[in-house]
Amino acid sequence: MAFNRTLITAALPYANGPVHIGHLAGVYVPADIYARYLRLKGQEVLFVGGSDEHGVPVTIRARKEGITTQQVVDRYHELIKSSFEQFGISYDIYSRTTSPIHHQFAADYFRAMYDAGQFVEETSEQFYDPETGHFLTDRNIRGECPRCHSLGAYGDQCEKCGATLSPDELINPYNAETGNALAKKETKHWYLPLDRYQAWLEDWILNNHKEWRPNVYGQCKSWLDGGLKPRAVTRDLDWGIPVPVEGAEGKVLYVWFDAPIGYISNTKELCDAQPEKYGKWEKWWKQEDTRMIHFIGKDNIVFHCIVFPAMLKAQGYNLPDNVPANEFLNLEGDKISTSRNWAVWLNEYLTDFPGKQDVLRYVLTANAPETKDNDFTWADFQARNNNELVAIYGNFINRALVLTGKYFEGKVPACGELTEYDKQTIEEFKNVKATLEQLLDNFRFRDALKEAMNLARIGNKYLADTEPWKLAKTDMNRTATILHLSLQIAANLAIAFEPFLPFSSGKLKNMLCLDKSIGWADLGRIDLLRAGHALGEVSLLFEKIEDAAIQGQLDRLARIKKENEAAAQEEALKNWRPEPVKEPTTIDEFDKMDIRVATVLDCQPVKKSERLLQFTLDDGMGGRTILSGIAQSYPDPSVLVGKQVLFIANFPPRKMMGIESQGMILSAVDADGKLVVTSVSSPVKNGTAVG
Ligand code: B3M
Ligand code: ZN
Repeated sequence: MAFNRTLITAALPYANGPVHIGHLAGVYVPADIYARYLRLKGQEVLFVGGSDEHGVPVTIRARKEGITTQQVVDRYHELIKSSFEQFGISYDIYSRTTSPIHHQFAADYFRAMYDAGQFVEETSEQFYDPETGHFLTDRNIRGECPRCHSLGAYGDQCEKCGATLSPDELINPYNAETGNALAKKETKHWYLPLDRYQAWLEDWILNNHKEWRPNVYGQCKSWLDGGLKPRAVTRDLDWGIPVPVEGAEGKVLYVWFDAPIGYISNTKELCDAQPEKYGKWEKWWKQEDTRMIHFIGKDNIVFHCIVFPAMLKAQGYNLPDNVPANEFLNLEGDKISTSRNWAVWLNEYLTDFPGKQDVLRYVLTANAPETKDNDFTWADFQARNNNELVAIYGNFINRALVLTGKYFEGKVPACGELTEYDKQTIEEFKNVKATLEQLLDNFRFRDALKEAMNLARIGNKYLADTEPWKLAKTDMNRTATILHLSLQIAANLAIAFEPFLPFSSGKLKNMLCLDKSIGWADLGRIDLLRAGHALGEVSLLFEKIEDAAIQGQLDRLARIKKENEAAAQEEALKNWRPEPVKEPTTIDEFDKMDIRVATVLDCQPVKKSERLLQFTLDDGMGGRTILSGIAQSYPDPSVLVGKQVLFIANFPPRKMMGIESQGMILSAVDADGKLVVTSVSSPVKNGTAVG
């Protein structure tokens, strides 16, 4: 269907911490590129966002920092908002879900669905802390894992063995905050009956949105294939929007119910404040000729493609036209994690690399996780800056402008006759606009950026091949033509890069004194700057990033990794307890094992094996060799020489790495996973049997 305007939303980040490069790469830079691109094309666009200030994550952060939840959301909302501003994320409005407008709007939305009979009520037994009088969310319940029996597993997952759990499966569940043992109590909640929307969603997505990205379409399909079930949209919590019906005291809207409504309430906030500029909010949400695009990360797909559309459908709102969700960005090979501080925080980046917002925008787009998870490395960051932005784009611009200053007093020289090579060069970029649009229209930002960079490559190669600095000695006319054409390419670059690198484009436009009326529509033209047009002051578009700056970042990450390992060890030790005793056995069974004492004569790592140590033993019976997989626990195996150890003497020999092992050395597994060889406390004769 034809549309006349586009509403762009970007996921509302939880105000439980600063935003990091993963957020920027996954959601905010692509959303911003798209918004800027459509605006440059002269389309009517509204780009809305805000902070997600409800839900458990903010309350957990408050507890950790020892401040109130309100203080947490105030602090991080401001920090996030300012990071976005500094990175040039061009929101029309960035608000928050604690705003009075949002509270009212979300409560009204719930009430309207409630009145229309669009929820089902259900009473169920939930975990409850009898001392505090609070119900608990899955994440706030801890207990013993039913699978691996480690203590401190969460109500939704055991981080030790990775099992997905439900709180009911935990052994001895307790309140993570108070440590109190939990009881069960009945509580009533409202559910969105997604099953009622199943058939409609199948038709809408699976039949009518085959153009969605494969990762998005695939996730939707697997949810739909699994059969949709009712989802609770209320919670027993004291932080959030109170459920606006009688008999719902102490209950709030589930954060995933109210947060996407934030897109609507933020639109309303803006439109109410400036109706002449933006029109009525309904224009953006209910008019058929408005289309909506949600930019999100892959973990939010189900909420934006299934749950929220069901809510929108129920109340007669527009549905999203596309949901270009990205995969995840990792950092130096590891998953980005707020709780483990494994991230590059935008506010810290701005301190460490002031003025280099475009560099990060460039690197994150060039390496965007559009089709699969990708990795951010500082080495790649430096290489892309130094070898691409500086060496190609920046170098070309600098040469063109400096030479124009040197030979033509900073004025665009006249264009003489074009050579075949000139024409060939022009030919190479005449389709840049069509190519860029085709890619941008299909949310292929990474390839689009490559295309813009290709234009810089064309320019850079043109100057390198024509060498006007040499020609200037003999042929000023030819020099003039080359620089004339180079400056036209420079003007094209300012336009082509504008959605991606807005700061650099602004700077370049200033250097070129480019007429304000020239814009996206002019991309590909070679008459953007007239002969005689005076250029502005020249400065470097990009600067080299030195090794020391990169090393500083790597050192920081290494420090964090160490701290995390130490914390994980401490946690493991804290949660350690002996394994449960095995099934009963008999003395006869035990007697079959022949356990003996031997002295270690020699102990060496086995070549080419990371795990194995080779023991040479005096077993009192002529000696034997045993291989043991404990090398990781003994970086210096010589400490074992001279010790008397226990080994099983009657296992059949086994060959490993070409060496025959004649038995097994007994060792204990410590809480941190290290193996400790057991030895006897006072000397006995080698070969003595243990029993
Ligand atoms: N705050 C989850 C997230 O930050 C959530 C997004 C809400 S979008 C309506 O990943
Ligand atoms: Zn477990």
